[in-house]
Formats: sequence, structure tokens, C-alpha cells
Amino acid sequence: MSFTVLITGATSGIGAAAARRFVGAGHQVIATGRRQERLDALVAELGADKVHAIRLDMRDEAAIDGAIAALPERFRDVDILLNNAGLARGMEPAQEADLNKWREMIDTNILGLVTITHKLLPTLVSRKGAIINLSSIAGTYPYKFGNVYGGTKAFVTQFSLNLRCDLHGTGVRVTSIEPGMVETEFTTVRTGGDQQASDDLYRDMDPLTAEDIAETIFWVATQPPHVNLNRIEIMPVNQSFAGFAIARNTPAA
Ligand code: NDP
Ligand code: 8X3
Repeated sequence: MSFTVLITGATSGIGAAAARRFVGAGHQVIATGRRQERLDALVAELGADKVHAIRLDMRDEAAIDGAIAALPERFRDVDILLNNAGLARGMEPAQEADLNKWREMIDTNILGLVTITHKLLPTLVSRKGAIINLSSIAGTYPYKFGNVYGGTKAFVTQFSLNLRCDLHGTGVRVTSIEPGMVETEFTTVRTGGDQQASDDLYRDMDPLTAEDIAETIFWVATQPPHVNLNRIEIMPVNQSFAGFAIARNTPAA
């Protein structure tokens, strides 16, 4: 059986790898993102019969409405919504962070995600489809400079679990995928284009790849219809947990 997967943020990293994985297995993909040249390249690579590309900023509700309304007939029956578009911005402590970056993360990772989910829920219910959300370990484990990014991902995890409750009895499946370090454009975006910072972060530690996560997503999506993976936490072997931090000689008041 072949299905239709709408992937937000298919222009790089996990989303692009997922598009390749689904199309490679004979399914069709609606690929979204802001970078038109990347969308064009994906269509050229995977074929216009298999990929319908939509240039879309997840922060623009009217654009989401327009994109859904303009879906060609054969891409209308969305079976799987892969809510992947998202980003971290900034590597500063909260007290030094840029409020605009916080807003950008909230607008993209939370508002964009809930908006497209809300608009596609009637279709997903009618299709007994699936919602697969990209959360993160950053939504569970606090770390320095994770501040609002981690907060947005905690939202995604809890929203996923709450969707499960509301969708009980509809046959719609919901999964929260929670990766640790995956080497994509994530850190260059987070640092405002610092490729060296990205290379340093992933150096000598065998990070997860976008293909690792795409494979997990594909596996989740192709389980028998009675099986729901609620949450999947996945990390590189060489990333684990740090202890608590203790500040000495800093009186509480
Ligand atoms: P990338 O930066 O490689 O990809 C992010 C994707 O999101 C791009 O396709 C980008 O497209 C899209 N995107 C970002 N902002 C917008 C927007 N406003 N409107 C539309 N699309 C947008 O990073 P990853 O592949 O690593 O990230 C994918 C998801 O996985 C994110 O939600 C991220 O938080 C999550 N994640 C990543 C981890 C990692 O370590 N890499 C770990 C855990 C979770 P474009 O710029 O063309 O708009
Ligand atoms: C990103 C995961 O470990 O780079 O969501 O913060 S990590």
C-alpha cells in the first residue's frame, strides 16, 4: 500500500532524508520549506510524480491554508503528517538571549506545528492516518543554553501525548520522536551560520545522521495499524548525561 506523507522542512537534514526514504519505498511526499532551490532540487532528484513541493514558511498561517487548498487532487489524501520543520536559535544563557530568537523558535516549533496539525486533523481522521512529530531530548533533559528551544520541544512531546488522548478511538496514530545530536544544518542555523562551531560540536563523536532518524520515522510509519509508538528517544552512543551543576560561594540572596 502506498501513502501520502506531508513533510514540513524537507529542504535539508531529517526532513530531506525522510522524503528520500518514503519515496524510495514507493510512497509520495508533499515537501515543504522556505528554500525554493532546495525544493526544486528534491523534485528533480525524486521525481515530480512522487514529490509535490510547496514553498512555505511555517509561521504564515495564510500560506499554510493556501498550500492545503491548492494540493493537487492526487496529493490531497494526506495519510501521514511529519511535523519536522523546526530550529534552535542562539547559544546564550537566557539572561543574555535575544527575544526575537526566542519568538522565532516559538513561532516555528510550536505555533507552526500546531497550526498545520489543526488544519490537517480532519483529513488525518478520515484517513485513519498518523502524526509524527520531531521533538528532541532537549524537551526532556535541561542543558545550558537550551532555554526556549528545550521549552518548545517539551511542548511538542506533551502535545503529541495529548493528541493521543483526544484522538483515542479514531485510529489516528501519534508519535513523538526525540533525538539527541544529529549532524544536519541544525547547528549552523543555531549559531547563525558558524560552520566551524558545527564541525567542532560533532567532531570525533559519531553523531546520529539524518538517515538514522529517517529510518526510525519510516519504521514508525510502517508498523501495523494497531501499533502506536508513543515516544522514541534516540541518541548517539557517544552522547549521554551530565550531572547537576553546583555554584559555590554564591549566596542565594
Ligand atoms: P535542519 O536545519 O537541517 O532542517 C530544518 C528544516 O526545517 C529545514 O528544512 C528548514 O527549511 C525547515 N524550517 C525551519 N524553519 C522553517 C520555517 N519557518 N518555515 C518552514 N520550514 C522551516 O535541521 P534538522 O533536520 O536537524 O531538524 C529537523 C527537526 O529535528 C527540527 O524540528 C529539530 O528541532 C529536530 N531535531 C534536530 C536534532 C539535531 O540534533 N539535528 C535533534 C533533535 C531534534 P527552510 O530553511 O528551507 O525553511
Ligand atoms: C537537538 C538535540 O542534543 O543537539 O534537538 O540539543 S541536541
